[in-house]
Amino acid sequence: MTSVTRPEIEPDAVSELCEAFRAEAEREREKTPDVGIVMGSDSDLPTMRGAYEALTELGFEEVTDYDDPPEARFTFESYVVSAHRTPDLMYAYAETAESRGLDVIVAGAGGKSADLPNMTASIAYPVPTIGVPVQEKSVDSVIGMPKGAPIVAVDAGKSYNAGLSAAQVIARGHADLRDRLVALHEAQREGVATVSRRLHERGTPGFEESG
Ligand code: AIR
Repeated sequence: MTSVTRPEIEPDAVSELCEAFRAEAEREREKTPDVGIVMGSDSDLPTMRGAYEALTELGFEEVTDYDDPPEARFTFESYVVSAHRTPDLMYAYAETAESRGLDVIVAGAGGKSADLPNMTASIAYPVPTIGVPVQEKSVDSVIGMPKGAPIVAVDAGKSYNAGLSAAQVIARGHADLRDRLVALHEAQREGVATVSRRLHERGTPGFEESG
């Protein structure tokens, strides 16, 4: 039998992290992360990175130390939480989400049994969860929720859109963030026209060469 071990991993790391979430839920803090990003494995990070990119483009900063949060008005945190390898950690994360101050969660997982987004949505309710199927084959398990157990989801791999959706949720109560979302959209719109003109004026080979 082959077993995979990561020597740097602490033996009580899961229970310590669960306790840390519960302790954080009890604490009164002026600043808490607004968005929680969770993924089933660090192998999901290349796909889930889009959520990080969308949020940072909108001026969010990542919280890596609750005792020393960044200056930015809007922040997010990131964790690896596996529904199947660490169900207790998933539970602790989602159960404490609201009391830890999160307004919205972005949850991504891959494989055919991508249950982190749907379970997080159930446990963290009423905090909304935006599910990201990391692979095409994960779509059904992410979105397949019964009546009364809602999840919002994006298409496979579209974590950038999940980040934008999370910001949209928060922006309903913050005009400044709403304006940043509109500006991002406008820049995207103008970008199409800029590329269009360049393609037309340079012609196809010239456009391809200019990169
Ligand atoms: N996964 C991890 N725990 C439960 C699930 N469904 C998913 C991860 C990842 C895939 O399994 O979200 O997409 C493979 O994980 P790994 O760690 O083997 O690379």
